Amino acid sequence: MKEQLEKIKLEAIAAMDAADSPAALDELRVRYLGKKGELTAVLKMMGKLSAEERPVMGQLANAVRAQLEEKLDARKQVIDAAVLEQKLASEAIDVTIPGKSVVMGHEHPMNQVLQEIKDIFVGLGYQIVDGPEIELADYNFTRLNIEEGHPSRDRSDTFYFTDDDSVLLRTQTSPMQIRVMENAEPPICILAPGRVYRKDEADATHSPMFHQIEGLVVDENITMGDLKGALVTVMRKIYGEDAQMRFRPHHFPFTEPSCEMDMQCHKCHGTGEIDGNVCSTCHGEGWIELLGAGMVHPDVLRNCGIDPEKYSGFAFGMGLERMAMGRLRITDLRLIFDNDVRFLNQF
Ligand code: 2NL
Repeated sequence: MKEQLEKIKLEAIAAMDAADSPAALDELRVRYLGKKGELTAVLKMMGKLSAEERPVMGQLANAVRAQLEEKLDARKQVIDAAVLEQKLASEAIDVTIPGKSVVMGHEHPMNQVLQEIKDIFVGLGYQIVDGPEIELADYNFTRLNIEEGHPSRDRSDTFYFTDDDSVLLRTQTSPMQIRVMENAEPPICILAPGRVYRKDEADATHSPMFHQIEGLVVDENITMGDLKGALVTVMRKIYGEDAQMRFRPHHFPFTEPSCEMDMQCHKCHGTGEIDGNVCSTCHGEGWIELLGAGMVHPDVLRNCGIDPEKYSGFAFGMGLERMAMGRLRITDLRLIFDNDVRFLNQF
């Protein structure tokens, strides 16, 4: 029996030394030390021994068990360390591999043009103002002399929130200027850029949401000369010092007198044709419409608590999309809102 124990011990130790995985080691633990293991099998035969032999063999068997358990622990530590080592090696990060380059975006072309225009007006002393896109019809229409029944108030042209047509998506940024006039004393010199909404079907030149930039100057002795001086100065900064401008009479309910301002076509220099063909930039007109403007109607000043006997002012409004399309040579308005990076990357 003693020899049997020795044999099991040597065999087990050799097998444990050869085991190279936690699973193989566990198998050996079951095989030698488990309930149905080889050592247990030998111990079960103890009953056949004499009373003197039994404690000696018992001691020996316990010593073998202790040795094997010790060996198992030691081997387990070695295997675990090797497994960990291998895991660390396989998961190692090579910090010298070049990283994936991040594609940098840039400012949207609309914002590039808006920023340029704002910078020019700020340089002339204008303050940039911002306001709500959901407006009262009172600010958007009534105080601007746009009376009930005017076509622009029609439900087919304007997005309304209420059945009584009193709350709407602003159709112009003028309500912001009304809010300023209502609350501030002249001199007022402001620029109001922002989103505006009209029920237009989207096509090459229309979108139900677009951007407007409106300006307003109110003080004592403001004249049409101030209006022309300001607008010509700004357009020459945008389109070049040699840009030619003209003013045509027009009508708006909120200004009197009113005008529109055109720029001479930079492509055909006002002739309307290039090499005998109709100029594609101005469609043969020779001029490109830039904006509408005028002297603020005395009723509009009065509607905002400003005395038209003491103060006068000029106002203007332009479409940012039209400015950007002219400046960046974009032919279809929808491209501006699609945000296809192949388009955006060109600017
Ligand atoms: C256009 C051009 C314009 C204004 C906007 C304005 C604002 C106030 C008072 C008077 Cl608070 N006028 N804005 C003036 C003239 C033209 O926009 O083509 N609009 C339809």
